[in-house]
Amino acid sequence: MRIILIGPPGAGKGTQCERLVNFLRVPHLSTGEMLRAAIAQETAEGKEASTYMQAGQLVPDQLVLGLVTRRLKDQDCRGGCLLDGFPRTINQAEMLDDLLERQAMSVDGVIELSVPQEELVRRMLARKREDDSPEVFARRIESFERQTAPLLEYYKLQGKLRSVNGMGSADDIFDRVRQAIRAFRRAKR
Ligand code: B4P
Repeated sequence: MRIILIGPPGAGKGTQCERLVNFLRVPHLSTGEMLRAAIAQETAEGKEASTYMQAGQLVPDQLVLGLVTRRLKDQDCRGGCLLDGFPRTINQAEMLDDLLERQAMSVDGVIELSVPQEELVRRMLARKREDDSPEVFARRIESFERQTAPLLEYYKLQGKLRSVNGMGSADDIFDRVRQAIRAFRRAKR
């Protein structure tokens, strides 16, 4: 299956994906992790991405698409994958649809992790990642609302979206995520 997780910064996408990869038995593609790895390795892509991430902005589409396109061509992604934090713009979603269509594939389902802003701020303060200062985090929330939230409508119109309450324990949320996956499986049959 090809599943996408969408949610505001700190919604717990990475946390749920850790559980989901074992359940789905597909590779986990986190663009946030790919970008942080590129920064740690000091590649040209990492150097470019770092400026945007430190400012709380989305990295340019072409850079992210380059990383994802290369990864999706790997043999282990043939049977499916879990896309964490990608796509994040309508442009990225359209490019992903094109890319998959050329390989006779498609997205099977999209899960929105929904968490109120006060809780996002609380989690961010507890996490203390480099791009988690209150000012940068506020910009990331703003960019989610402006650039990523419109994707929810994009996938809703395709009949692929399920919204999951992202409040509660990680295990309780995972139960809800699994229910969404079961619904995607039923729809695929
Ligand atoms: P990401 O790495 O995707 O970061 P995120 O949105 O902050 O994280 P996530 O939702 O996965 O939260 P997590 O599980 O860690 O992106 C980082 C940056 O990379 C972006 O700002 C952007 O600049 C760039 N980027 C990435 N993809 C891009 C793209 N496609 N296009 C352009 N730019 C892109 O959880 C957060 C915290 O909450 C953790 O500390 C966790 O322990 C805690 N938590 C999780 N679940 C919880 C629960 N149920 N209760 C309490 N705490 C919980």
